[in-house]
Amino acid sequence: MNKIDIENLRKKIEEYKAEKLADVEELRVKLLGKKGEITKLFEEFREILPEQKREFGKHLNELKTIAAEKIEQLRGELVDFVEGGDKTDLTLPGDFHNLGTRHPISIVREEILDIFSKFGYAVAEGPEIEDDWHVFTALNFPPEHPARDMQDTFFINPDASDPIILRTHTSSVQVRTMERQKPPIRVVCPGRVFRNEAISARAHCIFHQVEGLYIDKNVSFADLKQAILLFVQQMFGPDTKIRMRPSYFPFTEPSTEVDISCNICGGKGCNICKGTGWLEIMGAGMVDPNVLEASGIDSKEYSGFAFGMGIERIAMLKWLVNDLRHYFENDTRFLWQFHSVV
Ligand code: 2NM
Repeated sequence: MNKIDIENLRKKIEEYKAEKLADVEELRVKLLGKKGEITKLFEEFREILPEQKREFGKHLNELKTIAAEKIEQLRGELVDFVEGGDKTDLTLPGDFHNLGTRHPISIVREEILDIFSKFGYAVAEGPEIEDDWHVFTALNFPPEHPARDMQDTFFINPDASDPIILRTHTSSVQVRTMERQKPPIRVVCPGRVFRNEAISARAHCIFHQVEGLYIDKNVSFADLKQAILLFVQQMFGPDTKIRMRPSYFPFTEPSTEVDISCNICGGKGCNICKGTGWLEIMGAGMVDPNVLEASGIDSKEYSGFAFGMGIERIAMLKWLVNDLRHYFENDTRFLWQFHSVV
């Protein structure tokens, strides 16, 4: 062994070019394998004079490092070309996959149901295609009420004597709950409802509701007020105030329209609340005794309250969406804005 041998071998290693992975493996065996050139040099090293060991040892170790690094480098370059040009590098991190977003209507529906779940309400669902009884008659709509008209309600079979219709509110699910279950009843009913309306920024023929029903002995209007106040404070913030205006629904008496203090201007008046400081968010009332009796509940023993809200409207107030149609068009430029809310 001499310095020139080592130097030549170092040059040979540094200038070596591999075309395929097999070449690299061949190089490795030739240098570092059992009978490899470097392995041999290390064997010879045992025989040399002790005073030369220091110097040769240093050169040999350097040579071995250079060889190992060269092999790693060539292997790294060639791994991209394994078997006919496949450049996939399996060591790279994975591609980012776009998971999509939840729809704003789903987000708000879950939020509403979560709040009422904490208050002890169960969630009930029912059919979108309904009969006249569950949508109108059991809810105290008189026979000539305009909502029963084809102008307002979609009919599946307009000529039949017992019409099949698309539900116009989820109160039909509450009627089914009252027919099936004895009080106490606490349910919230989310779902799609259908009304025969021209589509615009403020109206759509399909929208989403959550309605609630609470029936027990001695349920009062004060209970309704407190339930709604607790709900809106969780939904819109702890400083939110409520205001109730008298209203009319066939299924409740008395009935009320509920406003919350404008969460944009804090009640001072802005263009969202049209300067009034209040935003209408739901209807509510004490369940009419006729409705309880129609579903087989004794109105002398029990009373209850009910309320209903449009999910689109709540979501519009929450995110200042100015056109209902955004919810139904599934334009990803709209939907993607909710990706961080989920
Ligand atoms: C509303 C407003 C007021 C309501 C009434 C009932 C039932 F089934 F108990 F009679 N369910 N929902 C109700 C009351 C719905 O929505 C604006």
